[in-house]
Amino acid sequence: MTTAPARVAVLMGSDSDWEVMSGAVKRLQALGVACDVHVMSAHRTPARVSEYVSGARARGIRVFVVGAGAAAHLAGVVAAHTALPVIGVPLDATGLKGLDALLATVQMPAGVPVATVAIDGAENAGILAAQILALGDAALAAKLERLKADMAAKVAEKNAKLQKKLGGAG
Ligand code: RP5
Repeated sequence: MTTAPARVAVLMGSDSDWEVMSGAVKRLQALGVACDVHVMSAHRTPARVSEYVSGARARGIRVFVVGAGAAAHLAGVVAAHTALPVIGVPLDATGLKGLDALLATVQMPAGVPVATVAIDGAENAGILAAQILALGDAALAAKLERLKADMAAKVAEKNAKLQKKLGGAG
């Protein structure tokens, strides 16, 4: 059996980030995108981050999804080591409820972008990574179109239910 090479690297600063970051992995897997998932830390294992990211393109990685909490420098450090796109996920890990991580992730200096999603927005990060890959992958683009159509159908269903309720009350 051959396994598709991972195209997205999902990295997080600690295993305590997994509960939220698993949302990105679930979204990617549902779209059939293989990912490489690791815990590594900008502060605790800086050499490992540098080594992993520097060799990532040669291993088939095309997009990074990077989550961290507190003084969240991981996404920025990843972006410092690669020209591949980096999506940052600020995580709610302290008494500041993720605002600390949001500012640390989003406020990158010009020249080193990190596309930052909402606090704990790992699912959107997974979808956005797939959308980037879909620019060169028609089958993946079709899956993403279906995802949009499914969401629209669910909203229509909710509206129909509400209309029924409103009609019933009148
Ligand atoms: C950050 O510090 C991690 O990304 C995590 O969100 C937070 C707490 O890490 P642990 O102390 O739980 O390992 O670096």
